Amino acid sequence: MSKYVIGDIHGCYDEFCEMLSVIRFSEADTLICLGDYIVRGSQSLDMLEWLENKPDNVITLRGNHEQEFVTSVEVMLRTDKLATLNTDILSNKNSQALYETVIYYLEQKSPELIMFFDAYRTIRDLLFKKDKTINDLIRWSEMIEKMPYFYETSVGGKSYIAAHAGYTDKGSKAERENFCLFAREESVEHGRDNCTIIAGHTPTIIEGEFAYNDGKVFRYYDKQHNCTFYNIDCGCVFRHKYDNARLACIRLEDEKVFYL
Ligand SMILES: [Mn+2]
Repeated sequence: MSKYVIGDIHGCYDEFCEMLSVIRFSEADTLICLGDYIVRGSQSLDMLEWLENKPDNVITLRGNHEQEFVTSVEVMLRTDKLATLNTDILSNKNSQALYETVIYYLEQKSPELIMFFDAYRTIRDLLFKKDKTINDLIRWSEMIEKMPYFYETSVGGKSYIAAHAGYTDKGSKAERENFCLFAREESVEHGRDNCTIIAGHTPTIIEGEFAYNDGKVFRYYDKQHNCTFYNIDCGCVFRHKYDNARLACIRLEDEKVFYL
């Protein structure tokens, strides 16, 4: 009956499954996932399909890459309307054509925005290599829209907040949500009094970055607020490039970290 937190899987579906067996994840346990399930790695589709069928004892938060996926799908649907293409959303060929149309319009009319549309070509892969359709993209978008930005829990009388990049009580709702998805070094200065924040987003593998810890989990204690910040993104998807990259998972009961 343990609670585990894992982050930044980035299409490393095989490693994710291996971690579940390393921690012997069972029906009695709870797994909190910090988002960025997709993008960069080669198994984004496996992750999307797993998310659709996930068991009830898995809590899935959203990451910036899920948010960007939703935005890209919105751009496609808006383009379909504006250009009156009447795309058959169940057709793979029509879905590919719509994708090409979006790229064409962006290149012609707003080349400066092209980097904000499917920046890592995750959607391109799903449509052109995996034969998926707009209908699939819409379904995954709707699934993502239901993912919360953060999750509060308590273990043995200790309070925890899990979020993709960080957590803050300050600012408007939109600002707080943005913080959850995108915070970098500012994440260590925010949080909540007498609480432990578990986040990911910035890999701990790159020297010079605030969360650098040579591929181990990064921990920072703010004495004034009695708030501990953990960054558990140990850069699994970069393991072909960085020797110190790995997948991490933390068990909240004893804050033991499992590595793969
Ligand atoms: Mn991220």
